Amino acid sequence: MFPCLLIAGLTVAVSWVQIPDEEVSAPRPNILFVYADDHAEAAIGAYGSRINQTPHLDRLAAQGMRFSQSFVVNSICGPARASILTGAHAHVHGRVNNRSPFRDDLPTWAKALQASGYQTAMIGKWHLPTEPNGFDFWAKTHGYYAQGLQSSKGKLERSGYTVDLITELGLEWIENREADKPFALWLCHNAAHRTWMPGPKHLKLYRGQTIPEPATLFDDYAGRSPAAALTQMRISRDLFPAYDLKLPVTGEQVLDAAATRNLKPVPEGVRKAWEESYGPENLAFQQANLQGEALVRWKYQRYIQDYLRCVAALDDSIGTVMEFLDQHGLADNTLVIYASDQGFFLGEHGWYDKRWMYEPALKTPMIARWPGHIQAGSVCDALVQNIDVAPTLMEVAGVKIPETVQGKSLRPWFQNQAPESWRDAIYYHYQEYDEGRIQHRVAKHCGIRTKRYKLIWIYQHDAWEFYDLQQDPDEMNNLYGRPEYQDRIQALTVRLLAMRKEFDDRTGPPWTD
Ligand code: SGN
Ligand code: CA
Repeated sequence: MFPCLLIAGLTVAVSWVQIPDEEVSAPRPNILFVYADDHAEAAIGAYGSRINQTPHLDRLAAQGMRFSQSFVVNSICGPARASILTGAHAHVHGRVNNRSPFRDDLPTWAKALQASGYQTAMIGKWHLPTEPNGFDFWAKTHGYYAQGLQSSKGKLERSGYTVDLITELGLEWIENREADKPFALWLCHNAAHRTWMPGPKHLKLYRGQTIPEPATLFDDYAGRSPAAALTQMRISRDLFPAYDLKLPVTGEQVLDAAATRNLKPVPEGVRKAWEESYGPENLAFQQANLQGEALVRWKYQRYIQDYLRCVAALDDSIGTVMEFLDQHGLADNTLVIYASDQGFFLGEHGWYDKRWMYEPALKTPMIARWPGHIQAGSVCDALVQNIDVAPTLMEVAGVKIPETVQGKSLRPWFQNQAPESWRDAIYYHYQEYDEGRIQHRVAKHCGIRTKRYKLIWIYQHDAWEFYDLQQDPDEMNNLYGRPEYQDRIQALTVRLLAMRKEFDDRTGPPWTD
């Protein structure tokens, strides 16, 4: 463990880093950025998982740095990807939710690195309304069993389990690169997104096992704003029987169910294995006629086992990538970053999905390995966010960080050096709740989190929540309104409103003076 010192200071909204000349002339590293979808820290061994093992990710962390306090600025896919690319909060890049436009004119790390001589590629899930920009090569996938990909070179006739296919395509691209230039590859996995469809390799993993439940699986939302109970992502109620829980016994029904949700179904070749895998358990489930808590427990097991099977594919991908780098003599000169677009509820508060500013969805894994530049086995506990990735990649590549970037480069932390000033609180804003197509009904909210406290303003309900994370890490006791915390709540409220101005966030409620 190599803890990083923190220097308290106000968050700096705009940063401009001038790279020293001697660093610009140093050989520039390759960058391999592996980005998962919905991979919660609670499902990574190195982050203390109680529910699964991730030997390859753990090895990556053991050889590099794990950021233990890593957060997103908006816990949903499209906004997160746009923030990763631009280093800016969602109100700046425009993709405030999965349906809003993205400001493709903004500088991104991909454009900057490409312009500076890097070979760049993006392979996998994209989820922005614009075509990938700043990549010499790109290929987009959708769903768990890919059948053909749209790419910058036209349609690619490739198929297979998507995580494996993304990995293969990425490594092929590296093999075929021009070896005299550094590369930056962004591998964007679709796993472990709903509808948690395992690959043939992992269909039987966890069969007959019982995965531990989170302490808050039966949360009754007492003391929280009304928005918590109104949220539609309960394991007990909101999972679709066929699509999510794979309850039909026959492959036919699974195919139908998948088709009705407009996703790619289980392909013919996998159908038999699928039936053999779920069939007997589903039969036993039908005969058991479970009710009440027993039924919730069964649903949790089905959900979490499938989720973790998808995570196992992600972990295997990391293993494949690390082996490839070793075999090709690239490990030493490649910065490998593993992160997810956001966290996920793995039964905490009785939920699946993300969106909320509560810890399981707000936190996101961030692991970086760069031999000789990052101390093996180190842990950084600075408050970092997904908007920090773009300036980090830019600084590492020796390019200027543009003024539109609101995040801060993690490069000093790589070297265990606390920058002159670093944020002592993070700003968060979630806003997907459209009357036309409400999904999951998570109310619009913004908030501030320090190392110890969290204040959430659920402005859609004119409600507030306040948590002492040291005493209540599971966020079960909303302390807003408690007299003994009034001074702290008042100070954080002032700070939250100041942050909205500092970051120039004019979305959501109007500013007040
Ligand atoms: C889909 C899922 C939702 C999920 C969103 C956003 N429903 O719409 O459960 O919240 O994606 O996820 S599904 O029935 O279509 O699977 S995100 O990661 O892409 O933002
Ligand atoms: Ca996601």
